[in-house]
Amino acid sequence: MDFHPKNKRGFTLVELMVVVAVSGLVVIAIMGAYKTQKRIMNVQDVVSDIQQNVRTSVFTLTQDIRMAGYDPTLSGGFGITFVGFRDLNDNNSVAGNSAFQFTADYDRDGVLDGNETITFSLYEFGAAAGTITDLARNNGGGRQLLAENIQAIGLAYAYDVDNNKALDTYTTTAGTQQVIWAIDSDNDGTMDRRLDTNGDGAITNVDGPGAGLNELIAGAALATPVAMADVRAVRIWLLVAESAAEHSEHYDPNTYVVGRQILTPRDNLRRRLVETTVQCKNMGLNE
Ligand SMILES: [Ca+2]
Ligand SMILES: [Ca+2]
Ligand SMILES: [Ca+2]
Ligand SMILES: [Ca+2]
Repeated sequence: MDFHPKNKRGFTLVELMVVVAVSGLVVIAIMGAYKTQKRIMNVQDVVSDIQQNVRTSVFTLTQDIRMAGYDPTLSGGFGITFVGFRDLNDNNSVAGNSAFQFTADYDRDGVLDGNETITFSLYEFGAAAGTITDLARNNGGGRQLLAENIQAIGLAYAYDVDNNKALDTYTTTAGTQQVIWAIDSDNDGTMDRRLDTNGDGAITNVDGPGAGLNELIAGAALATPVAMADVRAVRIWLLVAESAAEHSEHYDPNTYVVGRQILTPRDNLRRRLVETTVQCKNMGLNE
């Protein structure tokens, strides 16, 4: 019997195998492209989540901190009340891991009411403890979630001790004048060190005491400690991380300077460091 008559020709076995093989390759190519696309979209999701988080956090912090010391009746009873920090191994306990605290007379009655002390801190709202925390705001009624996945917050303060309406400066090694960004290194309520340890005008990992890996900037001692009442601007660094589990194909090689903290996570999370400065327009108006 002849299964392949010449006038009614079908596929030969070889032809069939070629068709199957080619179809297989096409399917594999499509699946590969789909997977790549999906991975790119996932990364974009993560990045846009981080950016959204950054925008919200910075906006809220900025709006809030502008109110520090708001005192329309000139009672003298409002101002910045804590200039701490939360960092590497530091669990300082004034108001519970506070980063920053101020009072403002929101209802303009000249009296400090129960809801007029605002405290920012890092806090983990979820069950999962770890290195990724959240930024919390507390106005006396308990911690409220301000922004998620804030890995670190850094704060430094500029001031006007000589009361000439300009932020006080120091002379850099290059001979230029630079605004002093100071911290309260011993949590006693006075700023005592500027973060630019080596005096080159910038705050970088070189200002750390060692190799610049996961350590604290020691800073250069101020001639005289500065009171919180003299603070006129707050500089904020926020290190925002992705919340998702680690992406094994990503590696974070960066060194982050977050206020006085030098962080080198060296892991698989995506991060973004943002920095902003808030002028405390309500500070010093009684002087
Ligand atoms: Ca009040
Ligand atoms: Ca000044
Ligand atoms: Ca101090
Ligand atoms: Ca420096």
